[in-house]
Amino acid sequence: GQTFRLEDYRPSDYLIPETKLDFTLSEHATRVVAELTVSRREGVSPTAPLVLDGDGLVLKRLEIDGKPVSADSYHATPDSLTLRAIPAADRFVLTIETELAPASNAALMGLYRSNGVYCTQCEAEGFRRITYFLDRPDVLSVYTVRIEADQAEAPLLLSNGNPVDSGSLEKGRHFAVWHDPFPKPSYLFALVAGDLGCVKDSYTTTSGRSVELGIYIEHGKENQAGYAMDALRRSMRWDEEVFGREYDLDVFNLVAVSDFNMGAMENKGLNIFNDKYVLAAEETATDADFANIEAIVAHEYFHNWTGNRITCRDWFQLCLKEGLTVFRDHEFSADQRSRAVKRIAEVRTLRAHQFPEDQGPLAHPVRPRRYREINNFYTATVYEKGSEVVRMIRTILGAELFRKGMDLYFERHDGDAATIEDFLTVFEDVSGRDLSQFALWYHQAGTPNLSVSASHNPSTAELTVEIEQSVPPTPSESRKRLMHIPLAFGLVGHDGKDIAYASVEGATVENGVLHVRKRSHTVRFTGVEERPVLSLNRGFSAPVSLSVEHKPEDLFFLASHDSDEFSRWQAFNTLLTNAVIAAYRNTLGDKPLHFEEGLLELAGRIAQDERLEHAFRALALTLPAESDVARDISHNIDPDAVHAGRDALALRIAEANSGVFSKLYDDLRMSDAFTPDAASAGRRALRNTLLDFLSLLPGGAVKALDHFQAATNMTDRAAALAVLVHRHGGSEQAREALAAFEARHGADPLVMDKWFMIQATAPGTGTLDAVRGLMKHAAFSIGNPNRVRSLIGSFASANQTGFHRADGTGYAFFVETVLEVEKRNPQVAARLATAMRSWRSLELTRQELARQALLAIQSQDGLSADLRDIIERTLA
Ligand code: B3K
Ligand code: ZN
Repeated sequence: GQTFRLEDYRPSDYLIPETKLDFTLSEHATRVVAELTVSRREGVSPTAPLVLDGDGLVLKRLEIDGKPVSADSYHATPDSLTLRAIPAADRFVLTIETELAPASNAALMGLYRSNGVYCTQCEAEGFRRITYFLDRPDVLSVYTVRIEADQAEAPLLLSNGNPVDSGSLEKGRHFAVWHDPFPKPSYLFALVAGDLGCVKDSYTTTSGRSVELGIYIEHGKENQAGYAMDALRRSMRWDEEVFGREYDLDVFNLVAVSDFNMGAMENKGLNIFNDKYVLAAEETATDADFANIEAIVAHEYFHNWTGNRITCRDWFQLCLKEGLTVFRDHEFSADQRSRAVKRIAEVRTLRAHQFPEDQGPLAHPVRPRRYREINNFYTATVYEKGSEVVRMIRTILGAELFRKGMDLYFERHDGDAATIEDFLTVFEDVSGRDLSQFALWYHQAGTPNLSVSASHNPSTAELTVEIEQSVPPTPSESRKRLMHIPLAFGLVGHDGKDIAYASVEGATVENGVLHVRKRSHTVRFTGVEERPVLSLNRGFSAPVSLSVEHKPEDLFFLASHDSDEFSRWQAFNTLLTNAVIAAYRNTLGDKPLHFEEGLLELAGRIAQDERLEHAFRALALTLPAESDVARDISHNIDPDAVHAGRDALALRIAEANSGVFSKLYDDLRMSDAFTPDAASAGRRALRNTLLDFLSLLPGGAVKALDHFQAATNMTDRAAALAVLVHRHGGSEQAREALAAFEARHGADPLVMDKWFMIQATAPGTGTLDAVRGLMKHAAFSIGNPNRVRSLIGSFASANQTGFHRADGTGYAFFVETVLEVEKRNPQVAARLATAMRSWRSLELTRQELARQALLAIQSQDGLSADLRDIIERTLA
């Protein structure tokens, strides 16, 4: 396959200021007539050929200014259309007719059918599966779209922008015309046609524009759209208040479809969503689902300014819209919920998904310099680390200058296809700072490490902190440059309050943030009478790993007293992780396991601490996942021993706190009606976390089954089911709950996804056979991405003992299944394959088996570009 390079960017010779599309929809033969107004860019020779992108297209007709183009002046293949003899005038109209078969489009890119609904997905390069075009984000065009379809089959006809015309035609057909006044790149084009239920609302912007809001979902599910609608309205208000951004069209439509490659898509004025991130009712959605829906509705809405009004010059700039929009949705959720709890959850996600990516063969900079398949770069690095980089800009500049910079960004670049350099420049311009060293966060891959040690001299009242930074090598970047790392910190005194110091030298410190810019800093604080405990990277101010020489009692102290809630959580989480790692080593060495009493007690104290939010306590008491622990162990990992060590700690915590946990569990029972708000969700989260511990004690399975049967909402029901299947797999109680769940929700595919996922993530060697069996279940379908992700994806990426079986049968299953999925949907297969990205950290037997599996895939003929790219980078 071809490699695309950032440095090869050059503007296109031609532009397409106007695009008219006419769709005549039919399942097997949809006719698309594109009328493109093409203009030659100034200074380009009239002999320059016009080369349009295509992907699997069939050309039916080609005209220039209404006249057929002679066969010798163009060349059409399924993947491109080249015109050689082009009118000398610098503007002409190109008419292209293509024919598509949406019903047989299983890759879910371009125009396809989902549950009988016509829909599109064009980002990144799906538009070229609809018509020949300059399918690149820097070619902006004003679209007018006419859709014609059978009135009965598709009463609803939607596209981007505002509706301008509609009417009936003969033979039971009808049409609608949409016009989007905002020039946009082709990846933001969308069309939906079908028979869907609808929920309507309206919204008035600050300046008085009235916007009609519509959410379209499967008939009969209208009562599950209310939460998404509310989230949308709150997002619109928030973007006005916090970023000064108003909505700009007369309508905003959001459609939920059940076959979708990712979460959702921000098409201008017509967001298309995976129904998993729209539908919500207490009976079917967990608190986590509600939170995800809120975040994703907001994310796609926020793209209207960060992505649509200002788009990307090329796909290397993907983080320009994604990192920034993730940052915006994080801030939104923090404002709607609990800021500290939200931050902890974000950091957990970053560490679980981005850190392993950054530390393995798929590592790439937030702004990559090359790619073979762009769809493989919608990664945790581009999104989550990209968001952290924006957060650091705000930390460095302060909230006020950050907002000024954003205002300037919108003012200066509205209507542009912009770059990361443009983005950084606005912040340099408003602050007068030089961000060139900081820019390395975009250009350099790898998680930086800070090594820190401190010593206190009571006689001179001096605290000396030694900080050393290093950035590990990553693929094709063996030498790294030194980064600018904003490290928020505090010196915590014996009473838990931060202590003041007289002066500091050795590094710039502003507003509680220490700026690390050199390889090493010796930072001297004067006027520090008592020995403080160092609290570092407060609020996770920088996405780095820390190696701190902490005395164990310091971590205990921080876990109880740090005024920064994130750091408090972090300290306790580090203690738990260290305890599991110690147990892991003892398991491997056949030594008895021992856990410190102080740690077990602290768990009990945190559980009961009324000053802490319930959700915080739940997060604190959630043991690090096996994959989190494995990441910290980093090499020669034996997943079975990790599992043993983690389970042993869970049991000891439960035993040591059985009384406290039981009482609290009982006290937290809620009798009032369900509400999805953060405070209620926090109570449920804590109670369900306690259930997980209590289920390990005698009678635990019965208790979990009681919890399951008493549940009045999906959060509690799914939590109890997971406890039964993961802690008491094979028990009578687990079987009973699985059967009851299936009987109750068997007809709801999204709910059955939870049932699949819970079983696929049950630890132990038996799960592989269970997963194979479930693939034959009536509710499973290998063509639906949600089903594949919940059963196979979760097994491969969230089941350390089940998937990484020492006999390699998990990997054999992986080869078979990835190839099976790939036949239909290369993008989903490629995503699935990233489950192998940390294979080199495993112990040698598994490593060799994993390598064989990857080689087996690589040796297949006709592998898709998507899968080949992931497999080859993983093996490199
Ligand atoms: N921009 C889309 C993702 C498109 C993925 C293409 N493979 C959703 C989002 O980030 O909002
Ligand atoms: Zn996005």
